[in-house]
Amino acid sequence: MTTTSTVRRDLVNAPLLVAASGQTPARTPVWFMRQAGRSLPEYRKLREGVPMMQACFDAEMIAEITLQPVRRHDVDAAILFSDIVVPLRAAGIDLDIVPGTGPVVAQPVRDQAGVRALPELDLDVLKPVADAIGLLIDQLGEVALIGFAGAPFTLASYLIEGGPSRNHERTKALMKSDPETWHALLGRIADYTTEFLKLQVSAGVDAIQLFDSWAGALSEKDYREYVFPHSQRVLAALAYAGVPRIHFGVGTAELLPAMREAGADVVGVDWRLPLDEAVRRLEAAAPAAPKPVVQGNLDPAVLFAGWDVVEREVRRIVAEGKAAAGHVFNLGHGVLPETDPAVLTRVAELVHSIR
Ligand code: 1CP
Repeated sequence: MTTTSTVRRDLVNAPLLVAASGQTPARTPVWFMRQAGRSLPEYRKLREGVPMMQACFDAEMIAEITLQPVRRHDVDAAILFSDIVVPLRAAGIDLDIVPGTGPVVAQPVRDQAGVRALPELDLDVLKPVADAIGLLIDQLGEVALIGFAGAPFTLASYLIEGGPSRNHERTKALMKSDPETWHALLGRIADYTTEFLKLQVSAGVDAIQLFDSWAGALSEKDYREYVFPHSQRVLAALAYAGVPRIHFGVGTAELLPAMREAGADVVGVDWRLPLDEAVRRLEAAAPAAPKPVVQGNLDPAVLFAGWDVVEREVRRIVAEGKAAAGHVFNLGHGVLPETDPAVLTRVAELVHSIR
C-alpha cells in the first residue's frame, strides 16, 4: 500500500474501477462484503467497550477499521466502516445497534403520522463520516474506497418491523394495504439515502454500493411496483458523480434484471445463481444494453469447508465471471463473524493469481 499526502489519487488503472467500466483489468479485483468487522481480532480489540453507534460517528475509528482488512488481505477495495442505519440515526431517529441482534428502532413507523414525524437529515451530524473519508483517501493509495447506503426497502423493513425480521410481515402488510403511506415512507428514506451517498461522494469515495439486502423477499412484480421507483431515484441522483454504482441484494435471482434497470453499473449476485447464468438472465432481459458487469459470488459458508473446497469454488467462480464484461470477485453475502481471516487472505491471493 502506498501512502500519498495531499494529491488526489490517480485510480485510472485501479482493477475495481476498470472492471466496473466493463474493461479488462490487470488482475481480477476482489473485496469482501463485511471485510471489516468481527472476523478480525484487531477489530474486536479496537471495538472493546465502544458501542457500534459510537464507532460509526468517530472519524479516526471509522478510518482505522476501514483500513484493517486492506492491510491484511491485499484487497482491491476498502469499504467504508459504517452501517445502513447511520443516516437514520443522523436524522435523529431513536435507534441502536444491539450486539448479537442488529438495528433496533424504539418507535417503529407504521402509519401516515409516523411517516410525517420523520425528521430531516442533519448533514452536520455526519461530518465524522466525511472526515473519515478524507483521512482514508490520503492513505489508500491505489486501493479504491467504496461508500455505501441501505436501499429504501431494506431500511423500511427495519423501521417498520422495529428490528431484524425473518419474514418482513409487517413491512409487506403495510406495502400491500396502504400503498400511499408506503410510498411516502420509501420516498422519505430515499431522500436520506441519497443525501448520505452524496456526502460520501463529495468527500471522495470512488464507488458506491446500494445494499438492498432483503429485496429478495419480494416477487419481481411487487419489487417493480413498490420498490423499484425509489431505488431508481436514489441511483439516478448519483449518476452525476460518475462513480460506479453497485446494486446488491440477497436471494435476488429473479430480480437481477430489475435491479440493473434501476440504475446499476455493477450487479451484485448472491451464491444461489452461477455468475454465467446471472449474465445470461441480464442479457436476455436487456439485449440492447451493454454487456453486464457482475460482482460475487462465493458462498460465505464455503470458507469453513477447508482449502481444497474453497480453491475449487473460487476457480469455478472466476471462470464463470468471464461471461460478464467485467467481474468483481466477492462473497455472495457478508463475511460471517467466525470466519478464519487467513482463509480470506488466501482467497484474495488466489483470485489475483488466476489468469
Ligand atoms: O458490534 C458489531 O460489530 C456489530 C456488527 C456490525 C458491523 C461490523 C453491524 C450490525 N454492522 C456492521 C458494519 C457494517 N454494516 C458494514 C461494514 C463495512 C464492511 O462491509 O466491512 C456494512 C457494509 C454494513 C451494512 C449493513 N448493516 C447491511 C447491509 C449488508 C448486509 O450484510 O446485508 C445490513 C442489512 C445491516 C444491518 C445490520 N447491522 C448490524 C447487523 C448485525 C445487521 C444485520 C441484522 C439483520 O440480520 O437484520
